[in-house]
This record gives sequence, structure tokens and C-alpha cells, in this order.
Amino acid sequence: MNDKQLQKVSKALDTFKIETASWAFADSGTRFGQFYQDAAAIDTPDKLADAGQVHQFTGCCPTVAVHVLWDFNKGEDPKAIAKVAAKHGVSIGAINPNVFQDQAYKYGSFGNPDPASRKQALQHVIDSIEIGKAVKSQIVSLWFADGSNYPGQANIRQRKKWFEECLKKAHEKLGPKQLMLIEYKPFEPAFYHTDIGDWGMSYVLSKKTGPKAKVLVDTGHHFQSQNIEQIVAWLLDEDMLGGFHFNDRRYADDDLTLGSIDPYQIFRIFHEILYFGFESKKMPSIAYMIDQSHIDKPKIEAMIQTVMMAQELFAKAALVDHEKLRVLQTRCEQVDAEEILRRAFFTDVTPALVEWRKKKKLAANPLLAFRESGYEARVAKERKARRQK
Ligand code: AFD
Ligand code: MN
Ligand code: MN
Repeated sequence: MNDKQLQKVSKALDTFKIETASWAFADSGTRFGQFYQDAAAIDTPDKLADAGQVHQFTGCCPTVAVHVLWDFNKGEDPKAIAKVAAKHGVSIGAINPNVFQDQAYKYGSFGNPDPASRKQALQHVIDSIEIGKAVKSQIVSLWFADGSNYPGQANIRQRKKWFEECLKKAHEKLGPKQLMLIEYKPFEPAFYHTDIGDWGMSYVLSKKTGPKAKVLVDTGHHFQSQNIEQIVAWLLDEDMLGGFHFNDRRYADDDLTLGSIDPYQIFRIFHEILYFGFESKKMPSIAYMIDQSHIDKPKIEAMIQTVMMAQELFAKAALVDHEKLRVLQTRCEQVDAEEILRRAFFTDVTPALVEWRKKKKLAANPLLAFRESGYEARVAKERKARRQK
């Protein structure tokens, strides 16, 4: 890497922040069972302490997304949770309501034919918006498991109308600085239709809901071989890209660690964003958030691995020569245009990452430094004892 490239990467890394997810630090599993880890977080203070470690070693994860039912005990003062976060050097990021676990949601939340369930879900989302205001969070991140499992079970158009109605009511409660991000997912847990099944449905609902509603792209929520960066480019051009839930997948919504299966895809997503920023002369404000569930990897190590991979891929995308690319695209010189991306992707950006970390007084390799800190062994012992009480 030459000096110019080192500068470019350093500048890009200065702007790159990615949010960890509280739920990624606790024990998790699949519908086939959970496998427990001594060092897994037991409660929200543990999760925030672990998130604090990730930020301390990587320097780019100052906020933590929370899941309302899993992180806030009923009636607990949200400000107390925000104080615990601050103690660990992080702050609360996106607020994730939970309208998919209560029995009332068996046939959906905003799309449920029973008005009492729709009302309960709307109240929970409004309560989550108020929690966001209390902890000065700017994002309410909405994911709905709503859908049906058999043909004929649901009136799809009617459910769409109920969603429009409830989303508008929730949107009215947003504070001046709050955004509502509407996430889509093609299937699971619904296996015939999911009410917000793709980016187009999320886009239509966001546009109808109001100016503070935007689309949330979860990289695991697409059919095999779907071109996610094309969706990202369209949403950027429409100023409707609110943010991402990053993870990786081999088959479906596998929630594997970012870049573990297809790093080139994440690079192409970052490239579309940086190319947009270059052409529009303004970087869009997008929430980069991690949403993954490390079923067998040690929780904190997996998160640090993910964050290091995200930084590395963002750094590579920052090396794309946009000026040259634009000329080659207009001339339809597809081999040379592709080579511009490939050269950037295959550049070893480690020296630039190490230099950036040195500038920030961070260890050259955050994963090794975390391992040497002994934090994981210490909390494993302490949490194991707590579980045995
Ligand atoms: C599950 C859903 C969705 C949601 C996340 C957090 O598939 O991605 O964002 O849980 O609620 O992964
Ligand atoms: Mn998600
Ligand atoms: Mn998911």
C-alpha cells in the first residue's frame, strides 16, 4: 500500500462505526436446542460489559442495540440501563421491540386479525419509542415475524392495510430525532407468506408511514443469490436506506459471523455506499448494526472477529478508485472496471488497519489482545458461580 492508500483507509476507518447487539452476548441456540457457555452474559449489565470490551479493543463500537423484552425488566427505569452502558464506555443504540414471542402474536402483531393483538403490539412499539427517548437512542428497529403458514389462511391485502394503520400510529409518536427502521425477511418463522417479505414491501410501507421511516436491510434476509448490493444502490438513490443488520449465511437466515461465508458480498455493499458518497459528494447517514447469533463460537471473540472483518472490508472498499471506475463504466470497459473492484478487494489492508489502531492507541490485533486480557476466563468463573447459586 502506498501513502495515498494508507491515508484513504485511515480516513475511512475514522468514519466507520458499527453497533453490536446485546442479544449476541447471551446464550442462544436454534429451535433444536441451546448450548450453554460459562462466559455467556446472564443479564443486561453483563451484555453491556461485554459490549464494552468489544468497543475497548476495536475502537469502533460505541453503541449497543437492545431488545426491549430481553434487556428491560418490566417497570425498570431505562435510564438505569443507560447508566450501566456508560460505565462500560458504550451507549444504547437501536431499540428492538419484541412483537413475536407473546402468545397474543400467534397469528401476528400489526397484521393480526384480532384487534386486541394489534393494539397490544402497537402499545409495545409505542412503549419502545418512549424507552428510546429516555435513553437518547435515535433508532427504533422494527422486525415483524407476521405472516401465515398455509395458502388461504390469511387475507394478505387486509394485513397490509393493518400494517399501514399501525405503523402510521407508531410513527406519530417518534421524537424529533428518532427514526423507525422497517426490516424485511422473506420467510421464517412464517413459511407461506411473511407480511413484510422483501425490500419492496418495506419500501412501500416506509413511504406510506412517514418521513422518519426507512428500510432496514438484514444481509441474511434474502433468497439465495439475490443481489443485495443492487437493493442497497436503489435504496441509497431513493434516500430510503436506514441501515443494516449484518451477518452471514450459507443457506438462510443463519446469523453467522459477518464475512465468514462471502466477504466479497459485504465488500460490494460497502462499495455501493462509498461510490454513492463519492458521486453525491455526501456520505449518507446509515446505521451499521450487527445482528448475529454465535451459537457455538465464544460470544465476545465472535463479535470482535465480526467487527475486525467489517473494518477490513470497509477499508478495502475505500481503496476503490471511483474516478477511474466511473470513466471505465461510461466506456463499458467491463474487464478493467471489474479489475478496479478486484484490485481493491485483494489488497492486504492489514498495514493500514495496524497503523490506524496505533493512532487510536489500540492493540494491532484486537482479538489476540482480548484473549490475552483474561476477561473471558474471569467472567466465565464469576458467571458460572452465579448460575450455580
Ligand atoms: C431475528 C430476526 C431479525 C431480527 C432479529 C432481532 O430474523 O433479523 O432483526 O431477530 O430481533 O434474527
Ligand atoms: Mn435482523
Ligand atoms: Mn434475522
